[in-house]
Amino acid sequence: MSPAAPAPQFRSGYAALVGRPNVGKSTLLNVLVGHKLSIVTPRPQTTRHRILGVLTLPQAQIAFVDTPGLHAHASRALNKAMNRTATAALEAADVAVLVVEASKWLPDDELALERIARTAHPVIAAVNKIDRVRPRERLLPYLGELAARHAFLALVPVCALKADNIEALRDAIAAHLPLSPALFPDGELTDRGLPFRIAETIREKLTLELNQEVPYGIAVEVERLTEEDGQLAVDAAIWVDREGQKPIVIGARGERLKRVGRSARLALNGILEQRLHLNLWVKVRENWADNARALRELGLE
Ligand SMILES: Nc1nc2c(ncn2[C@@H]2O[C@H](COP(=O)(O)OP(=O)(O)OP(=O)(O)O)[C@@H](O)[C@H]2O)c(=O)[nH]1
Ligand SMILES: [Mg+2]
Repeated sequence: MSPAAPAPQFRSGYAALVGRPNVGKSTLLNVLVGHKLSIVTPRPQTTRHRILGVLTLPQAQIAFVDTPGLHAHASRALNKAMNRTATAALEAADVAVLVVEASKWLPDDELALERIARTAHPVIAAVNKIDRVRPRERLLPYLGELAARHAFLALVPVCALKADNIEALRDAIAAHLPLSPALFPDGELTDRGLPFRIAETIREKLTLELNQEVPYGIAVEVERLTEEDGQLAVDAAIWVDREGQKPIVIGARGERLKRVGRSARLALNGILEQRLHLNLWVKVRENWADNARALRELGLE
């Protein structure tokens, strides 16, 4: 066999990270792939799209898929679309990874497990946020209860925040992928382009800045992206769903919007190799989260 021939035991496939909101799926995707591909905030329902992150190893290539948190009581069209996106990504996967929070089991965890159990996929449980459980032995009863809920192939305790035990999770997933040549060319990291990553970064910084003030009514759309003299110029619209939210997002004398722009630009400087000029506009689009056309325009449907 020539040295360039692929290893006969090479494995490749999709691993969907599925679970209720806020358990740390996006943090896990980022640490597993080694790049910040998916935005992270302390607020539940942060992720709204399917986000691919490819990790290529000597013996395997794992196409991780981050998904929106599955949740009941999805009354708005946006929430229904998020649940559909997560379910579709799960169904298309080769391996399902149920992400849960150490020592917590809520009705939405049950919902996520039910969705997973409907597929015939191999299932691994990633028990995240173990840093919060001290002493560590206190985790054992929880792991026992979890093992009784489903025939998981493995239960892997991790701390995504400190990258603790991530290799064990990665290896457990890789071992259950189908034998297959790599699905993506070497070096390919994600299928999301620059406008998406810029819009998401702005949404992350805005969500962090707003705390609870504008509940779930924000979307960001990159309207124009041009390049001039090696500098990228971006016009991005921040959609709010009520007139009254506009001054909250802008802040006194525009201070809040300026801070969001500055921190988004700093974060993006780490991703891009170019300087970036960011123009942010706040636009009112009444009840966009219940408007099918708006959701399509935002790539949410
Ligand atoms: N203490 C601790 N916090 C964590 C850990 N992993 C993630 N977090 C925090 O948990 C919060 C939610 O993390 P995300 O990665 O956004 O969670 P998610 O499951 O993607 O959430 P949705 O996108 O809303 O479904 C953030 O504040 C993270 O910093 C961990 O291992 N330990
Ligand atoms: Mg997320």
